[in-house]
Amino acid sequence: MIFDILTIFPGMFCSPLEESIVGKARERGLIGVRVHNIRDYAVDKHQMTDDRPFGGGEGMVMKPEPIVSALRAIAGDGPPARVVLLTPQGRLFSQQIARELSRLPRLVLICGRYEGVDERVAERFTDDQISIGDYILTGGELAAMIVVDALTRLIPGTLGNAGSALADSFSETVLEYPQYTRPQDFEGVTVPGILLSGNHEQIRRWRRAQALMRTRQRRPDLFARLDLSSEDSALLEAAEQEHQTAK
Ligand code: 9D3
Repeated sequence: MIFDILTIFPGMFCSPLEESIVGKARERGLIGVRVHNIRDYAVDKHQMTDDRPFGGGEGMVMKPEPIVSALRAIAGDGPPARVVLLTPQGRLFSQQIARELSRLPRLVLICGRYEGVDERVAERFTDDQISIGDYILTGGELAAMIVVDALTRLIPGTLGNAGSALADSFSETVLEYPQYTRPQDFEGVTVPGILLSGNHEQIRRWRRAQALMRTRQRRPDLFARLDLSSEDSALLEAAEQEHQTAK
């Protein structure tokens, strides 16, 4: 999969795309990431990429010409691309969207800055618009990196942890159970005894109960959509009983 990223801050992408799984995937040729400076496509003498909004109002708007020139310049450099604008007005990014996009041969990600991008770019030159959540960023760059990260680990061969991306939570819609490693006693806080018992059936049930309880507690939205098995209901019931007797 090829990513082309259009930004006025190309330097922001250096280390995040060189480290860890994404860096390895690039080294191994499983993904290609090309970062393009929108300013290089601005033709006026000051290489302006933004201007004041028609109709007045706060801040600046990204001009259409440099972005569209950049899009045209790179259009033929690879397979046909889906052009995605990162914007707070986009559809909310999710694991489902990540899976959908990870099947494409090429993505162009346009990172907005300031108050946003001229609407004619959004309307006429993009295929998709994505937001990564309901909070305010200073621009689309970090959002683009999140999209690259989430898609990369879905591409076959990118995970050291072979194939586990497929079975992840959020596809399963329940949060993960708590994990522990050595030491068994960390500053007086010990690992739950059941995990040291060697009884794999009991461990499996404990983990499932923990996963269900924390999903109910922390993500009632996910919990409401769960289709609980009779074992799940029994595990939750037993956990509640235990909680009662502990009091
Ligand atoms: C007047 C209100 N605005 C500024 C506080 C709107 C606004 C414009 C531009 C808010 C954020 C931004 C920059 N953000 C992005 O480009 C962005 C984004 C985000 O802010 N949140 C979640 N996903 C994304 S994707 C791109």
